[in-house]
Amino acid sequence: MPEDKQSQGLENLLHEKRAFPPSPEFAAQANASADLYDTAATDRVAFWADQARELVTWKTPFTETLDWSGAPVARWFADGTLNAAYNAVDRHVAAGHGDRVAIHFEGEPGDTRTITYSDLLREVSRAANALAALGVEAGDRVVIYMPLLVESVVAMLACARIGAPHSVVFGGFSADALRSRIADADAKVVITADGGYRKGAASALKPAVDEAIAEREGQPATSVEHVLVVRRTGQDVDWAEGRDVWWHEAVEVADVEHTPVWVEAEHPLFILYTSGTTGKPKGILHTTGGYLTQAAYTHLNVFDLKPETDVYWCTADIGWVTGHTYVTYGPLLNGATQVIYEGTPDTPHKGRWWEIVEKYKVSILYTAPTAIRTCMKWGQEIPGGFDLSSLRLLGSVGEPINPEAWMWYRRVIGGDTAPVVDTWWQTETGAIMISPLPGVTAAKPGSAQTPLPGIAADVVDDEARPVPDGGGGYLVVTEPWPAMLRGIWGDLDRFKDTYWSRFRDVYFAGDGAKKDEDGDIWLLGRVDDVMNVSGHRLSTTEIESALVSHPMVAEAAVVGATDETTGQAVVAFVILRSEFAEGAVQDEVQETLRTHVSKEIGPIAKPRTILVVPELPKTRSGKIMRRLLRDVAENRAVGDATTLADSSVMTLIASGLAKPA
Ligand code: 6R9
Repeated sequence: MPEDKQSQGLENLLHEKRAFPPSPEFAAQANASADLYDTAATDRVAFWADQARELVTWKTPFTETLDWSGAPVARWFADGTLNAAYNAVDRHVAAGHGDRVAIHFEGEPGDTRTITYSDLLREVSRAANALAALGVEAGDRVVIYMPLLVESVVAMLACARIGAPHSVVFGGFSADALRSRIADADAKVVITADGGYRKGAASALKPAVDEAIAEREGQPATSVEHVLVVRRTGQDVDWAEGRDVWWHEAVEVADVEHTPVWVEAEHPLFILYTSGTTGKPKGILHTTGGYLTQAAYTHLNVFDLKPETDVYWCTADIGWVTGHTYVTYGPLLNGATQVIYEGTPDTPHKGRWWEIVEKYKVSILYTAPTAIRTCMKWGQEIPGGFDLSSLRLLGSVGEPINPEAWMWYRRVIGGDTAPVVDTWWQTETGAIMISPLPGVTAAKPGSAQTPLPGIAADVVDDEARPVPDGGGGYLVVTEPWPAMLRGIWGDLDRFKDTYWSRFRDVYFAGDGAKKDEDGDIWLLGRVDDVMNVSGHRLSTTEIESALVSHPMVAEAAVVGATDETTGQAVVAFVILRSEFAEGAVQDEVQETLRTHVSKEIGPIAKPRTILVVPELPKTRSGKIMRRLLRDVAENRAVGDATTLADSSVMTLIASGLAKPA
């Protein structure tokens, strides 16, 4: 693997020897046991069939478990039929749990709603009827562009109920990003809100939808027939008569009875766009039966969920896969009581999350390393001011968690007793793949450790040979798994190229990894041009394209530089067009371009730093050597530059940066 990636985290990880075996009390009550590994190892496919029968309710039972004859597109449980919303909601009501709280909603301004499973059934049924009344049928795509509200979860489930794949676009994405996703998915309806509360103020969403579907010269007309708008903030909105419909008006008049549309197991459940190594986001396609099976199985075993007593909180937004699998589907499939919170962790004060944990007696918390590091930075007195004794299990996802953050999480948030599960997975894998099992695994700070029972993953070298314990290489998944992506929307070739061509017949995840002496897996970050900023995937190419779309910029190169809080930070190097270069002021250029990127992609993609340089380091074949730029961005001595077409470039860059611009 590229040496610059490998050096990133290896040094401190290799010295990490601490381990935390489960306490006997935890182990005695845990959902998972070591038997799971044995059962799965005996017959992996039969193991998944058992999980699918046990955890999912089928309208027509399946008789065939896995069909891999069309590899790399798998078919799981293909002759079974089911409905995702029925599994997430109806069956719990039918089993007598209608009065159990499904969702405790906490708005950023402090407003709250409590939704039981019976309430949820009514809301989802009405929303499904409302969507049907707008002409949405099974197979039609619906884009959801929302803050984190009860209606957002209801909207996803309503789509699932009628067999219309949803495509949630993170509310922080720009109108342009939304436009391209709507176009790629060819969506018929967009569900949005007037706005949401962020950092203490109402922030508008509807204008971005209006802009995204507005007619543009030279571009095809939008596929969107209706926009369904939730009233959240009450702010003024432009209204297109006949196209726009208020959610409350449509849903209020809709019938509370709705018969779910039974779909085949391989019917598309959702498309979720994620960054790849090129500028064009990939629409990752997930289907129904296998996805639900692995979502329920992992949520039950990795989080040790006890639906009667636990209060579960995953802090992810529904705009990311974590919000799909561990806010909407996993917890509801298992009949959990969960908290969802609309806002930011520091509004109106830095203890907001811990206040929420105390208020709802949250027992399982699932969040990202970047959030943990931010809380570390704010100081342990802040969580220390709240009663966190209800917490009994902590989860981490989104990027490698450094051992210090892991230790802090366990000690300060988990009272030194709560097991921490570091869960590795991706938008593409659909659900957790590598993680300790609480009550079974002796956890090591910083390591995701072991493929879950039923999952076959390994670390291989350049020739696809498994590395020995102690070795490093690339993470691969060697056998198909139920929640695996079924393709990239509309682009089977790209699916094959991206994941199945690097190594023969195994899934290439794009992550570097290492096996320690015990064979446990340590993730080392991406080996491709994908950055991970605060657990969000961003593509270097996508940001570079945004930068060069500004008239001032001739060329741009973007790297992810190590950042104490966000894991990586976006650092951009730009060459200005000559007419702008003369007299350019570094700070002004930086501000203009940061704003530009924010408009093109969204605020999360805004570079932390933009440096104006006279040249970019390139190989003879014209590839930008980002490794060298990363050295500059991280204030290191610049590494081996011998493959550069022009070796003086780095000196030129360094000398330019030394001068105050
Ligand atoms: C679920 C999610 C996937 C990429 C993945 C990897 C990184 C996620 C991780 C982790 C180390 C973990 N990643 N979990 N790296 N340890 N526990 O985050 O999906 O947004 O698609 O990102 O995130 O690099 O390849 P997604």
